Amino acid sequence: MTADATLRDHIGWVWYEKMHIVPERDVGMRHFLRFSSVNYYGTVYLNGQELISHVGGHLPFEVEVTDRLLYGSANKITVAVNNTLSWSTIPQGDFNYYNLQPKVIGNWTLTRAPEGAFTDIGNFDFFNYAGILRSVYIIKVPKKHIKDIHIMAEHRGSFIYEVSTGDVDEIEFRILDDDENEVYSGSGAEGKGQVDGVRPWWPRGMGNPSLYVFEAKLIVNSQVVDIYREVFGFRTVTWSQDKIFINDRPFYCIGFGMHEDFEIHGRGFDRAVMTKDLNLLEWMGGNCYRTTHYPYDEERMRENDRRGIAIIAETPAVGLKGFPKANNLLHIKMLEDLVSRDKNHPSIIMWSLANEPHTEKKESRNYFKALVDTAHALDPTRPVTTVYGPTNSGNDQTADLLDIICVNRYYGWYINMGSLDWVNSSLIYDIAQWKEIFRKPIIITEYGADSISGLNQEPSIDFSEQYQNEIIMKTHEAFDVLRQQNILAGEMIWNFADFMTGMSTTRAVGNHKGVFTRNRQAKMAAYTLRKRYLGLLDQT
Ligand code: GCB
Repeated sequence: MTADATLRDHIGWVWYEKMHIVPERDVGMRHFLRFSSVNYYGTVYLNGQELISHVGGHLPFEVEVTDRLLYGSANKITVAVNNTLSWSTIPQGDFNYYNLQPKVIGNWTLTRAPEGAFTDIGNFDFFNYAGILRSVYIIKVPKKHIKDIHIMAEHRGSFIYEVSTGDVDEIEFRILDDDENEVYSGSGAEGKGQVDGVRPWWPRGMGNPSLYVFEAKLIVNSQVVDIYREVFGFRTVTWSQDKIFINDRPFYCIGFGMHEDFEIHGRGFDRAVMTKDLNLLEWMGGNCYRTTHYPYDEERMRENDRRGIAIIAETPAVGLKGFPKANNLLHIKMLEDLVSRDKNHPSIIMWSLANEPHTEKKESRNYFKALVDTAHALDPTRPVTTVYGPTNSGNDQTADLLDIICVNRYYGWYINMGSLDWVNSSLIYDIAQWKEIFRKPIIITEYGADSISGLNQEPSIDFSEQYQNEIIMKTHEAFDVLRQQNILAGEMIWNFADFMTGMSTTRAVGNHKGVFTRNRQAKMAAYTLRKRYLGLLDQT
């Protein structure tokens, strides 16, 4: 958004400040400040007093401000945000101090920077958009209120629920279907029940994504003091060694890796862009996407529920390396916050612990075991995966701990550029090895090639629309063989749309592996993919 390169490239602190009046009539209510996404490190002040600091860019945090607010006059809310990444942040970044470690290569001296100059490079390619990226709320609630609802509901109608209040008071609840008919009622802060004749939530192509509302009432001294409504769905995810099942029917993931990225807004949440993206995903025949490489906005999760789009929800751990130095405790905390935020969404069918960690190191095993155990303990209803990139089936130390294995592969691009004839045999051999060793369902979560929209070359050459299209077609031939052998549980193109990256010799104004441009116009490859996806969706 900025027109200033210094601000765009700034590493360190920036400050946000805003005045806000809370009406005097709200005295007696409890107030919380809630931040949906502050990337990366944020400290919040109210009327000049420091309140809370938070680490990590894409998950919400809140702080109670009831006793610190000025009622009836303006309050100054200040947020200091720092985007510096290091080995102990998630995602990780690395400092490059040009002048501290002089490097001489032949006649070149790579130390031509002023004293103290450095860059901070993330272990990922997407541009590290920083700052307050999503909505900030002032939440007003009664003194005694409902804090949270957790509901686990399966497609035959049984459910387990828990309503948290912080106090022990009376809870009454009812369940409403999507025509607002009451289908169940009960009482108690936790328990289980059975709704007969339930309409399950289905991913698109398999049925309707029916939703229900769990409405809880908090009763104190025979008075209803708070009502909390949570949307949920009745659906079950299970898996065998070959397949994923939703509501006992095989589910094949037809989808995309994406980014929350657009011109001008960067990673700032934009409802119009979200709507366009999900409309295009449906137009393409997709039924699934992965929230590469961080949790996406909460509003998107609600839209996915409504539209029947299945989601692999990923923590912000992209490109982790340096075990055991990597920050295991922070990673676990992020996983807990992700599950806590998104646990009730029927669209979320799986938790992804990380994208392309360097799990060839022995030390990575304990690190990932702690994460897998946490995910299973927090949520026994969903499978857990990790997305592998740099490792292969022979040297990975962690994949046996998982329920489902995801693999990113770039045959014909990062591996054997130009050798399109080898894509097929390489991919089949590679993925069959993963299967043979681990015997779990496998999803290819990334494949593809860059193409500059409008760059046409016949015969094809790298970066042309033709080359991207041909890689995709060759990869699909391999997918079909793997599908016939019951080895593949899903496929996802990298990427849905072109996106901004940091500057690098391999990126020309961003990453161009999108099948849509950054402005969401279709490239040649989009039509190839659409034909395949609509055909696959028909078979589900
Ligand atoms: C990958 C990464 C993704 C990159 C992509 C690429 O394996 O998971 O974040 O954008 O490759 O295009 O290099």
